[in-house]
Amino acid sequence: MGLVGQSLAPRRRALVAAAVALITSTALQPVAPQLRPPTRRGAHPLDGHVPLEDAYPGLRFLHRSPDVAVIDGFLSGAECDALVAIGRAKQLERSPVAYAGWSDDVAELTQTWASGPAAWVALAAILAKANLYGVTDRVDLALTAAGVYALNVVLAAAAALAFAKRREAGLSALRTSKSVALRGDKPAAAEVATFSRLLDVLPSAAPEQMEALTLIRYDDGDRLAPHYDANRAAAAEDATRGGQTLCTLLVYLNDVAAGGRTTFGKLGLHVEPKRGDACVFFPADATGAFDDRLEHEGETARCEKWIGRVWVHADPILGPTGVDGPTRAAVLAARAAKH
Ligand SMILES: O=C(O)CCC(=O)C(=O)O
Repeated sequence: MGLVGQSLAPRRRALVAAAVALITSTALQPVAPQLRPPTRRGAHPLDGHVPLEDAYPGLRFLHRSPDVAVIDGFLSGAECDALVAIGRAKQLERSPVAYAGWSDDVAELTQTWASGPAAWVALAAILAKANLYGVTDRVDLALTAAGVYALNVVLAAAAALAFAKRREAGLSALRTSKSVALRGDKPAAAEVATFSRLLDVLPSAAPEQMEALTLIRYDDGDRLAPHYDANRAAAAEDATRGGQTLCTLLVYLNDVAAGGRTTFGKLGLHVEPKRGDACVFFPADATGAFDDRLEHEGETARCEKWIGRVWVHADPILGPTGVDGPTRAAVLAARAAKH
């Protein structure tokens, strides 16, 4: 997840971060999800998100271009209560925050040093060698310059990496909730229902593209600062977690008396947490292009707030964050029985 308006340098690219890596494991069956063409052509080039079943019961758009929808009664009250009970019985941990875009930032910082200061330092080194020690041999001076330049670039890369690590540690302050990703041999009925209904909402998606259902609890005072769920550097940094995040589903698991709205700052949109309702939006378009209009935050909760979150990626998830095998099997069985 990322900080709004902070930039590192020439390209003035906002430092972005997306996501939270909650570790589960899965045994993948290879799939090739068929992403259909965008649902609708909008006024903006990024409006073509993965297809959404507009006629899904209870679905209404809070915003168009970019599309943000709420699904009334996505889960029943009993299903929400069941998920909250599961969350309460589990060991929740401080929600992690990953530094999305770190690889671009490291490359940019290193390149900035390599394309200027490193060359000056190399030049200074040979001038010093020539003037102080009287060295005139051109090969000797050229080797000195090359060595000093190379050392400088290596040191700059190491310093940029150290900067990225420090920054990542600092990002954890942006999210103070606690969370757990569900996995295990016996998926709960409400968990299976969440995935099964999400597959109805996103007809072109496959379970293999979905991260495990993550239960998140905010206590009074907890918040999630403005961030993006997509990652501009997803191809490099999120290769094992399915690449770009194409869709986010948030299901509100309890009524929140005060605070805790999901706010899309650039859209002037606030979503009140209401038990059973879901919020669906598209952090990137169907091709994976980052959509910075979808910056959002979890406003400070003033009482306990529970949500369930599923991220849907562009590709099958190869790493441990995907829906686990037993859950996938249960979801597919439930769908086979239903259709
Ligand atoms: O809690 C909320 O309302 C937002 C949660 C969110 O954006 C996330 O988990 O990425």
